[in-house]
Amino acid sequence: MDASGPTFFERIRAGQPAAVARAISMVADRRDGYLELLAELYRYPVEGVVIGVTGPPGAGKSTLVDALIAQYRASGRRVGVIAVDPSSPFTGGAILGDRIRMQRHAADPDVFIRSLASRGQLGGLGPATAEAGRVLELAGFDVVILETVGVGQAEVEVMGVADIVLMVLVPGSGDHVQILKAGVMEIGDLFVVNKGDRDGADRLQAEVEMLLRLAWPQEEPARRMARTVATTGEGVADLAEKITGRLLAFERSGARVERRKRHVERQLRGHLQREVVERFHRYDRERHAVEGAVASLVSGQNDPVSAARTIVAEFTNWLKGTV
Ligand SMILES: Nc1nc2c(ncn2[C@@H]2O[C@H](COP(=O)(O)OP(=O)(O)OP(=O)(O)O)[C@@H](O)[C@H]2O)c(=O)[nH]1
Ligand SMILES: [Mg+2]
Repeated sequence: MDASGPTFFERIRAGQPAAVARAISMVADRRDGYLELLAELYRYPVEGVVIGVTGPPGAGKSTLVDALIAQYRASGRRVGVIAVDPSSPFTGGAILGDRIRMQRHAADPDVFIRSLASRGQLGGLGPATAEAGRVLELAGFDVVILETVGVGQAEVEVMGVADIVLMVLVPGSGDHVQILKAGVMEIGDLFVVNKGDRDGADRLQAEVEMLLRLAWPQEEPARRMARTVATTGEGVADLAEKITGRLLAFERSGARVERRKRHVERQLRGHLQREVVERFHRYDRERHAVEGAVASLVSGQNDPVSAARTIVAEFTNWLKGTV
Protein backbone atom coordinates (compact mmCIF):
# COMPACT_ATOMS: atom_id res chain seq x y z
CA MET A 1 0.00 0.00 0.00
CA ASP A 2 1.23 3.54 -0.80
CA ALA A 3 2.29 5.00 2.53
CA SER A 4 1.31 8.54 1.53
CA GLY A 5 -2.16 7.53 0.26
CA PRO A 6 -5.28 7.21 2.37
CA THR A 7 -5.31 4.27 4.78
CA PHE A 8 -7.65 1.33 4.35
CA PHE A 9 -9.85 2.77 7.08
CA GLU A 10 -9.97 6.18 5.43
CA ARG A 11 -11.00 4.59 2.17
CA ILE A 12 -13.83 2.77 3.95
CA ARG A 13 -14.92 6.07 5.52
CA ALA A 14 -14.88 7.65 2.08
CA GLY A 15 -17.22 4.91 0.87
CA GLN A 16 -14.87 3.55 -1.78
CA PRO A 17 -16.65 0.42 -3.05
CA ALA A 18 -13.53 -1.78 -3.22
CA ALA A 19 -12.53 -0.89 0.36
CA VAL A 20 -16.09 -1.36 1.63
CA ALA A 21 -16.36 -4.75 -0.09
CA ARG A 22 -13.02 -5.84 1.33
CA ALA A 23 -13.94 -4.70 4.84
CA ILE A 24 -17.21 -6.62 4.72
CA SER A 25 -15.42 -9.75 3.52
CA MET A 26 -12.83 -9.43 6.27
CA VAL A 27 -15.53 -9.16 8.90
CA ALA A 28 -17.79 -11.84 7.40
CA ASP A 29 -15.02 -14.38 6.95
CA ARG A 30 -13.20 -13.47 10.18
CA ARG A 31 -10.03 -12.86 8.17
CA ASP A 32 -6.75 -11.80 9.73
CA GLY A 33 -6.94 -8.25 11.00
CA TYR A 34 -10.73 -8.16 11.34
CA LEU A 35 -10.60 -7.55 15.09
CA GLU A 36 -8.36 -4.51 14.64
CA LEU A 37 -10.70 -3.25 11.94
CA LEU A 38 -13.73 -3.75 14.20
CA ALA A 39 -12.06 -2.01 17.09
CA GLU A 40 -11.54 1.01 14.85
CA LEU A 41 -15.05 0.84 13.33
CA TYR A 42 -16.71 1.06 16.70
CA ARG A 43 -14.80 4.12 17.78
CA TYR A 44 -16.68 6.40 15.42
CA PRO A 45 -20.23 7.60 15.88
CA VAL A 46 -22.64 6.66 13.10
CA GLU A 47 -25.88 8.23 12.08
CA GLY A 48 -27.36 5.67 9.74
CA VAL A 49 -30.58 3.79 10.28
CA VAL A 50 -30.65 0.02 10.09
CA ILE A 51 -33.85 -1.49 8.69
CA GLY A 52 -34.40 -5.23 9.07
CA VAL A 53 -36.65 -6.87 6.50
CA THR A 54 -37.85 -10.36 7.32
CA GLY A 55 -40.68 -12.70 6.36
CA PRO A 56 -41.31 -16.12 4.84
CA PRO A 57 -39.36 -17.35 1.80
CA GLY A 58 -40.64 -15.83 -1.43
CA ALA A 59 -42.72 -13.13 0.32
CA GLY A 60 -41.18 -10.54 -1.98
CA LYS A 61 -38.60 -9.19 0.47
CA SER A 62 -35.90 -8.60 -2.14
CA THR A 63 -38.37 -7.03 -4.55
CA LEU A 64 -39.56 -4.78 -1.74
CA VAL A 65 -36.00 -3.88 -0.78
CA ASP A 66 -35.36 -3.00 -4.42
CA ALA A 67 -38.41 -0.71 -4.39
CA LEU A 68 -37.29 0.86 -1.10
CA ILE A 69 -33.84 1.51 -2.54
CA ALA A 70 -35.48 3.40 -5.42
CA GLN A 71 -37.60 5.34 -2.94
CA TYR A 72 -34.63 6.35 -0.78
CA ARG A 73 -32.42 7.13 -3.77
CA ALA A 74 -35.11 9.51 -5.06
CA SER A 75 -34.67 11.51 -1.86
CA GLY A 76 -30.89 11.47 -2.23
CA ARG A 77 -30.08 8.94 0.42
CA ARG A 78 -27.28 6.40 0.04
CA VAL A 79 -28.43 2.85 0.63
CA GLY A 80 -26.47 -0.23 1.67
CA VAL A 81 -28.03 -3.68 1.63
CA ILE A 82 -26.93 -6.91 3.25
CA ALA A 83 -28.99 -9.93 2.21
CA VAL A 84 -28.45 -12.90 4.50
CA ASP A 85 -28.99 -16.32 3.02
CA PRO A 86 -29.80 -18.73 5.84
CA SER A 87 -29.58 -21.79 3.63
CA SER A 88 -26.45 -23.81 3.14
CA PRO A 89 -23.53 -21.74 1.91
CA PHE A 90 -23.27 -24.25 -0.93
CA THR A 91 -26.65 -23.73 -2.60
CA GLY A 92 -26.29 -20.05 -3.41
CA GLY A 93 -29.78 -20.08 -4.92
CA ALA A 94 -31.34 -17.38 -2.80
CA ILE A 95 -28.22 -15.25 -3.04
CA LEU A 96 -28.50 -15.22 -6.79
CA GLY A 97 -32.21 -14.38 -6.53
CA ASP A 98 -31.52 -11.42 -4.23
CA ARG A 99 -28.87 -10.04 -6.54
CA ILE A 100 -31.10 -10.31 -9.59
CA ARG A 101 -34.04 -8.58 -7.91
CA MET A 102 -31.87 -5.58 -7.06
CA GLN A 103 -29.86 -5.55 -10.26
CA ARG A 104 -31.15 -2.23 -11.55
CA HIS A 105 -29.19 -0.49 -8.80
CA ALA A 106 -25.95 -2.32 -9.53
CA ALA A 107 -24.38 0.59 -11.40
CA ASP A 108 -25.38 3.24 -8.84
CA PRO A 109 -22.31 4.18 -6.76
CA ASP A 110 -24.62 5.30 -3.93
CA VAL A 111 -26.07 1.83 -3.58
CA PHE A 112 -24.08 -1.07 -2.16
CA ILE A 113 -25.55 -4.57 -2.19
CA ARG A 114 -23.92 -7.60 -0.67
CA SER A 115 -25.12 -11.12 0.07
CA LEU A 116 -23.78 -13.04 3.04
CA ALA A 117 -24.26 -16.71 3.75
CA SER A 118 -25.18 -17.17 7.38
CA ARG A 119 -23.04 -19.55 9.35
CA GLY A 120 -23.55 -21.58 12.46
CA GLN A 121 -27.01 -22.53 13.61
CA LEU A 122 -29.91 -22.71 11.18
CA GLY A 123 -31.02 -19.27 10.21
CA GLY A 124 -28.69 -17.65 12.71
CA LEU A 125 -27.45 -14.25 11.66
CA GLY A 126 -24.18 -14.38 13.52
CA PRO A 127 -22.29 -11.34 14.71
CA ALA A 128 -20.93 -10.67 11.23
CA THR A 129 -24.29 -9.30 10.06
CA ALA A 130 -24.33 -6.47 12.58
CA GLU A 131 -20.69 -5.74 11.89
CA ALA A 132 -21.16 -5.69 8.12
CA GLY A 133 -24.01 -3.24 8.68
CA ARG A 134 -21.68 -1.14 10.78
CA VAL A 135 -19.14 -1.05 7.94
CA LEU A 136 -21.86 0.32 5.67
CA GLU A 137 -22.99 2.93 8.18
CA LEU A 138 -19.43 4.06 8.62
CA ALA A 139 -18.95 4.20 4.85
CA GLY A 140 -21.64 6.86 4.79
CA PHE A 141 -24.71 4.85 3.83
CA ASP A 142 -27.63 6.66 5.41
CA VAL A 143 -29.92 3.69 5.20
CA VAL A 144 -28.73 0.13 5.78
CA ILE A 145 -31.18 -2.63 4.94
CA LEU A 146 -30.74 -6.18 6.22
CA GLU A 147 -32.82 -8.81 4.44
CA THR A 148 -33.22 -12.11 6.27
CA VAL A 149 -35.53 -15.01 5.50
CA GLY A 150 -37.87 -15.61 8.38
CA VAL A 151 -36.86 -19.14 9.27
CA GLY A 152 -35.23 -20.49 12.39
CA GLN A 153 -33.46 -17.92 14.48
CA ALA A 154 -32.94 -15.26 11.83
CA GLU A 155 -36.21 -13.43 12.22
CA VAL A 156 -35.77 -13.19 15.96
CA GLU A 157 -32.14 -12.23 15.67
CA VAL A 158 -32.79 -9.41 13.23
CA MET A 159 -34.35 -7.59 16.20
CA GLY A 160 -30.95 -7.65 17.85
CA VAL A 161 -29.39 -5.87 14.92
CA ALA A 162 -31.93 -3.48 13.36
CA ASP A 163 -33.41 -0.17 14.53
CA ILE A 164 -36.71 -1.17 12.99
CA VAL A 165 -38.01 -4.50 11.71
CA LEU A 166 -40.38 -4.88 8.77
CA MET A 167 -42.31 -8.14 8.81
CA VAL A 168 -43.35 -8.96 5.27
CA LEU A 169 -46.50 -11.06 4.98
CA VAL A 170 -48.23 -12.40 1.89
CA PRO A 171 -51.71 -13.67 1.17
CA GLY A 172 -52.17 -17.33 0.45
CA SER A 173 -49.46 -18.66 2.71
CA GLY A 174 -51.80 -20.89 4.71
CA ASP A 175 -53.54 -19.94 7.91
CA HIS A 176 -52.60 -16.31 8.40
CA VAL A 177 -53.67 -16.00 11.98
CA GLN A 178 -51.60 -19.04 12.83
CA ILE A 179 -48.48 -17.45 11.32
CA LEU A 180 -49.07 -14.29 13.27
CA LYS A 181 -49.60 -16.11 16.53
CA ALA A 182 -46.22 -17.81 16.41
CA GLY A 183 -44.40 -14.96 18.10
CA VAL A 184 -44.33 -12.84 14.98
CA MET A 185 -46.29 -9.98 16.52
CA GLU A 186 -43.42 -9.29 18.88
CA ILE A 187 -40.87 -9.16 16.10
CA GLY A 188 -42.38 -6.72 13.62
CA ASP A 189 -42.34 -2.97 14.19
CA LEU A 190 -44.16 -2.62 10.91
CA PHE A 191 -46.23 -5.26 9.16
CA VAL A 192 -46.16 -5.17 5.38
CA VAL A 193 -48.90 -6.94 3.49
CA ASN A 194 -47.04 -7.46 0.23
CA LYS A 195 -48.42 -8.89 -3.00
CA GLY A 196 -51.34 -6.58 -2.38
CA ASP A 197 -52.49 -7.35 -5.93
CA ARG A 198 -53.14 -10.99 -5.06
CA ASP A 199 -56.38 -12.66 -4.04
CA GLY A 200 -56.64 -12.78 -0.30
CA ALA A 201 -54.74 -9.54 0.32
CA ASP A 202 -57.88 -7.83 1.64
CA ARG A 203 -58.51 -10.67 4.04
CA LEU A 204 -54.91 -10.75 5.24
CA GLN A 205 -54.96 -6.99 5.73
CA ALA A 206 -58.13 -7.24 7.79
CA GLU A 207 -56.63 -10.01 9.91
CA VAL A 208 -53.45 -8.08 10.56
CA GLU A 209 -55.50 -5.01 11.47
CA MET A 210 -57.53 -7.05 13.92
CA LEU A 211 -54.42 -8.49 15.56
CA LEU A 212 -52.82 -5.06 15.82
CA ARG A 213 -55.99 -3.72 17.47
CA LEU A 214 -55.86 -6.53 19.98
CA ALA A 215 -52.18 -6.00 20.73
CA TRP A 216 -52.27 -2.17 20.83
CA PRO A 217 -55.89 -1.11 21.49
CA GLN A 218 -54.93 2.55 21.94
CA GLU A 219 -53.32 2.89 18.56
CA GLU A 220 -54.46 3.24 15.01
CA PRO A 221 -53.40 -0.07 13.30
CA ALA A 222 -52.48 1.87 10.15
CA ARG A 223 -49.42 3.23 11.94
CA ARG A 224 -48.01 -0.25 12.23
CA MET A 225 -48.92 -1.67 8.86
CA ALA A 226 -48.63 -1.00 5.16
CA ARG A 227 -49.83 -2.69 2.02
CA THR A 228 -47.58 -2.92 -0.99
CA VAL A 229 -47.20 -4.34 -4.47
CA ALA A 230 -43.42 -4.55 -4.51
CA THR A 231 -43.28 -5.42 -8.21
CA THR A 232 -44.92 -2.11 -9.22
CA GLY A 233 -43.80 0.03 -6.29
CA GLU A 234 -47.38 0.66 -5.21
CA GLY A 235 -47.60 1.60 -1.53
CA VAL A 236 -43.83 1.86 -1.13
CA ALA A 237 -43.82 5.65 -0.61
CA ASP A 238 -46.42 5.17 2.11
CA LEU A 239 -44.28 2.39 3.65
CA ALA A 240 -41.21 4.67 3.67
CA GLU A 241 -43.25 7.36 5.42
CA LYS A 242 -44.41 4.90 8.04
CA ILE A 243 -40.84 3.75 8.62
CA THR A 244 -39.87 7.37 9.28
CA GLY A 245 -42.89 7.79 11.56
CA ARG A 246 -42.10 4.72 13.63
CA LEU A 247 -38.44 5.70 13.96
CA LEU A 248 -39.46 9.14 15.14
CA ALA A 249 -41.75 7.57 17.72
CA PHE A 250 -38.90 5.32 18.91
CA GLU A 251 -36.67 8.36 19.17
CA ARG A 252 -39.21 10.29 21.26
CA SER A 253 -40.00 7.43 23.62
CA GLY A 254 -36.36 6.55 24.16
CA ALA A 255 -36.91 3.13 22.56
CA ARG A 256 -34.29 3.83 19.92
CA VAL A 257 -31.55 4.36 22.50
CA GLU A 258 -32.72 1.31 24.45
CA ARG A 259 -32.50 -0.77 21.34
CA ARG A 260 -29.02 0.43 20.44
CA LYS A 261 -28.00 -0.38 24.00
CA ARG A 262 -29.27 -3.92 23.57
CA HIS A 263 -27.41 -4.20 20.28
CA VAL A 264 -24.07 -3.15 21.71
CA GLU A 265 -24.58 -5.39 24.73
CA ARG A 266 -25.18 -8.30 22.38
CA GLN A 267 -21.98 -7.49 20.53
CA LEU A 268 -20.03 -7.09 23.72
CA ARG A 269 -21.24 -10.45 25.03
CA GLY A 270 -20.29 -12.09 21.75
CA HIS A 271 -16.76 -10.73 21.90
CA LEU A 272 -16.44 -11.59 25.60
CA GLN A 273 -17.32 -15.16 24.83
CA ARG A 274 -14.83 -15.30 21.98
CA GLU A 275 -12.06 -13.76 24.09
CA VAL A 276 -12.61 -16.21 26.95
CA VAL A 277 -12.75 -19.24 24.66
CA GLU A 278 -9.66 -18.12 22.75
CA ARG A 279 -7.70 -17.63 25.94
CA PHE A 280 -8.75 -20.99 27.22
CA HIS A 281 -7.59 -22.65 24.00
CA ARG A 282 -4.23 -20.92 24.34
CA TYR A 283 -3.97 -22.16 27.93
CA ASP A 284 -4.95 -25.68 26.96
CA ARG A 285 -2.43 -25.77 24.11
CA GLU A 286 0.25 -24.82 26.56
CA ARG A 287 -0.74 -27.02 29.52
CA HIS A 288 -2.75 -29.88 27.92
CA ALA A 289 -5.24 -29.57 30.76
CA VAL A 290 -8.08 -31.41 29.00
CA GLU A 291 -5.87 -34.24 27.81
CA GLY A 292 -4.49 -34.67 31.32
CA ALA A 293 -7.96 -34.81 32.86
CA VAL A 294 -9.21 -37.37 30.35
CA ALA A 295 -6.78 -39.96 31.66
CA SER A 296 -8.14 -39.60 35.20
CA LEU A 297 -11.71 -39.81 33.87
CA VAL A 298 -11.12 -43.00 31.93
CA SER A 299 -9.58 -44.70 34.93
CA GLY A 300 -12.57 -43.67 37.04
CA GLN A 301 -10.46 -41.61 39.46
CA ASN A 302 -12.33 -38.42 38.63
CA ASP A 303 -15.68 -37.22 37.28
CA PRO A 304 -16.18 -34.68 34.45
CA VAL A 305 -17.88 -32.08 36.67
CA SER A 306 -15.06 -31.96 39.21
CA ALA A 307 -12.44 -32.14 36.48
CA ALA A 308 -13.98 -29.12 34.70
CA ARG A 309 -13.98 -27.15 37.97
CA THR A 310 -10.37 -27.98 38.65
CA ILE A 311 -9.37 -26.99 35.12
CA VAL A 312 -11.16 -23.65 35.42
CA ALA A 313 -9.51 -22.96 38.79
CA GLU A 314 -6.09 -23.64 37.30
CA PHE A 315 -6.94 -21.64 34.16
CA THR A 316 -7.91 -18.68 36.35
CA ASN A 317 -4.55 -18.80 38.09
CA TRP A 318 -2.81 -18.99 34.73
CA LEU A 319 -4.79 -15.93 33.59
CA LYS A 320 -3.73 -13.98 36.66
CA GLY A 321 -0.16 -14.65 35.74
CA THR A 322 -0.63 -13.52 32.15
CA VAL A 323 -2.91 -10.49 32.24
N1 LIG B 1 -47.81 -10.43 -7.74
C1 LIG B 1 -46.80 -10.01 -7.02
N2 LIG B 1 -45.63 -10.67 -7.05
C2 LIG B 1 -44.62 -10.23 -6.28
C3 LIG B 1 -44.74 -9.09 -5.45
N3 LIG B 1 -43.58 -8.89 -4.82
C4 LIG B 1 -42.75 -9.87 -5.22
N4 LIG B 1 -43.36 -10.68 -6.11
C5 LIG B 1 -42.79 -11.87 -6.77
O1 LIG B 1 -42.55 -12.86 -5.80
C6 LIG B 1 -41.41 -13.64 -6.14
C7 LIG B 1 -40.43 -13.70 -4.98
O2 LIG B 1 -39.92 -12.40 -4.78
P1 LIG B 1 -38.57 -12.14 -3.97
O3 LIG B 1 -38.43 -10.66 -3.89
O4 LIG B 1 -37.44 -12.91 -4.50
O5 LIG B 1 -38.97 -12.74 -2.57
P2 LIG B 1 -38.04 -12.94 -1.29
O6 LIG B 1 -38.93 -12.83 -0.12
O7 LIG B 1 -36.86 -12.04 -1.36
O8 LIG B 1 -37.55 -14.43 -1.47
P3 LIG B 1 -36.36 -15.18 -0.67
O9 LIG B 1 -35.24 -14.21 -0.47
O10 LIG B 1 -36.00 -16.33 -1.54
O11 LIG B 1 -37.00 -15.62 0.62
C8 LIG B 1 -40.83 -13.01 -7.39
O12 LIG B 1 -41.26 -13.73 -8.51
C9 LIG B 1 -41.41 -11.61 -7.38
O13 LIG B 1 -41.54 -11.05 -8.67
C10 LIG B 1 -46.00 -8.39 -5.46
O14 LIG B 1 -46.22 -7.39 -4.75
N5 LIG B 1 -46.99 -8.89 -6.24
MG1 LIG C 1 -34.80 -12.44 -1.17
